[in-house]
Amino acid sequence: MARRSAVAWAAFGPLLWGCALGLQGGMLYPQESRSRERKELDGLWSFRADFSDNRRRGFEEQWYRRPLRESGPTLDMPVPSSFNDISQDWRLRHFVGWVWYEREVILPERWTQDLHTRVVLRIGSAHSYAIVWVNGVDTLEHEGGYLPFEADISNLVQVGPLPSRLRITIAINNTLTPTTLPPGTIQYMNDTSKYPKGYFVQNTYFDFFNYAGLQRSVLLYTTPTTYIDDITVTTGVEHDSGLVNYQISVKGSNLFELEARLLDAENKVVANGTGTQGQLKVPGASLWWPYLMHERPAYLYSLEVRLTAQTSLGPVSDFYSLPVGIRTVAVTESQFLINGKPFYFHGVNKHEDADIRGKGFDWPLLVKDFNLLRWLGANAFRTSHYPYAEEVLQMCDRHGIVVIDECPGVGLALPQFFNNVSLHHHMRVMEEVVRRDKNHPAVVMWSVANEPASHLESAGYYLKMVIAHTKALDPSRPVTFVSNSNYAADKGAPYVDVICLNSYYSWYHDYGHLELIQLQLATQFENWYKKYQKPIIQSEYGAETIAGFHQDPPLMFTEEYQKSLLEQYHLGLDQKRRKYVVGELIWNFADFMTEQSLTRVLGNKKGIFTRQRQPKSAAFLLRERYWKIANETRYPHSVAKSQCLENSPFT
Ligand code: GCB
Repeated sequence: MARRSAVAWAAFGPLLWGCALGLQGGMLYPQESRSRERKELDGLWSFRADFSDNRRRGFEEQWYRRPLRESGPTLDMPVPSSFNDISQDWRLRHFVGWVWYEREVILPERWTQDLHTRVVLRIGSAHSYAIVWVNGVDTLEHEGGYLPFEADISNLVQVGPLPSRLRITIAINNTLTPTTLPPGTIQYMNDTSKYPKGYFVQNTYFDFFNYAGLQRSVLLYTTPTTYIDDITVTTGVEHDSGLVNYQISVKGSNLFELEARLLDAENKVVANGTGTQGQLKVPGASLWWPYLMHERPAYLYSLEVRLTAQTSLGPVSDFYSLPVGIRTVAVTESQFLINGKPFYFHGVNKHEDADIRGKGFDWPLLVKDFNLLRWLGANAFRTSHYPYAEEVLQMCDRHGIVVIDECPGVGLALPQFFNNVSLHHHMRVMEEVVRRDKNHPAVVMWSVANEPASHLESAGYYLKMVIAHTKALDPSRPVTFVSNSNYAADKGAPYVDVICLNSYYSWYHDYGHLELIQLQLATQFENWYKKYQKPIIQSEYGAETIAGFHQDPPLMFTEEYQKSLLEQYHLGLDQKRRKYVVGELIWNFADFMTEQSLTRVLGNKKGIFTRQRQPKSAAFLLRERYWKIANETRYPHSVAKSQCLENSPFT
């Protein structure tokens, strides 16, 4: 087979970075430092859904001008959480339109009086369109769920008579339109013999419940008035040395000095530099390796940036510390390389979904999921089908779990969704994803979409543009989208670096006929590889399984069927695994909620864990396989401590 030389993105260095970024400003994770404070606004907020016919009463009556309780009854709403499953009112579960959140905050006096201090309001995510008022003043708008947005509110809190309380009002609209991501349509039901006047339903084209609300933390944080606005890091390896390229943007003054120090895990300075950009060289660097690939995975340095500036108010300093993993990512025509070694993704697809909190961020759930991933021997996941909370990626960096970071480009099923407005929005969303997640060593590839109608000509152009834009934004990582199209018809595949394929043999097709899987899977792989000569990831496969249903010989929906289906897939995967198939991600890590339909029993049940994170039989099968693969693919070759054999309670 003719070998194409490895495309090693990291080698491009910092110069190309950000050249196509249209966004204003950075989106560094808000952290406490010697110069920065943060105040979390998690907890109970006041809440009201606008049930008026046009859903606009809140705007007509200007609910943001006064405390929300003065314009009508309110509910207690926990933040972060989705609002859908919290109340006993079924109308709220299925609500489409504007909901209103409000919270009063008392600010520390220093924040309101110290004119060296900049106060920022940051919303972790609001699905899907949000308008924010502070003390009744229109402050911020954002389109798109799953990504953070923020505003400098210093001028609202540091003028006039000191406000003892700050009132934050956030109106959120969860309506999906042909130009949102994900897209959706509103269908009015005009047959008055069946539906009341004005009756409508929201149609979606994806398979998860459209949970909405303030699903991630809202917080206030401070920086000095001259501050570190953004840091971009790319890394490389040259012989024995690690290379850390950094680029820092500063806002608030042109008169400043920057110092960057790279500290190892023992807090020893290993390299330093000055100025807004540079390259730090670390002889004998410890590399960031994925979990199970190496005996010392997930090594993190920290890049400590110190800014000192002269301002009209006097000297100010700002400090920010960024975790840095030194690693390279490259792709050949048949391999995915991390640090120059072949990497095999043996992992899962997830959803940020559980119980009554919906998609609300939750630390116990996150830690439990990571314990399960380690128990399973999973080394990777895809953020199907939207970017997850930043805290999730921080955990991945620390634990060495590799991430395919997917944007909310899911449900692009209809021809009318491939229009210019959508394309520009999609590009902007990729800018926001890259801006937020670019520094995570765990993120090794961007996925711009899941199962778009990529057989359409218009989709081909659309995907080409989004992929090219993403590559321009971040030349350091490969880009993909996840396809379920036919290999010969797919118009987007020529533009990806890695082919990601979803297939559901013996589930959605030939259901019940497990004996066909190996043949169909082999045909799938061979066709795609022959046409594109690119590495392939089986990015979804699985079977709906109701925990506790048993039947042997296996029948659909039982734990035995799920196990047998997986076994057949694994035989097929093993045929190609050492050739050009570079990964397998089960659908799904855990059961999750969907819209109601005839094919979903209280949601999608293809999890190997239940929604409560208890294992089905397939979890044990997968665990054995993943540990076996881990031991075969480990570098340098040594036996991974198999948590599978030891069954240690402390893993
Ligand atoms: C898919 C989709 C995923 C669905 C899954 C299923 O291909 O990408 O969102 O949940 O199939 O279970 O049907």
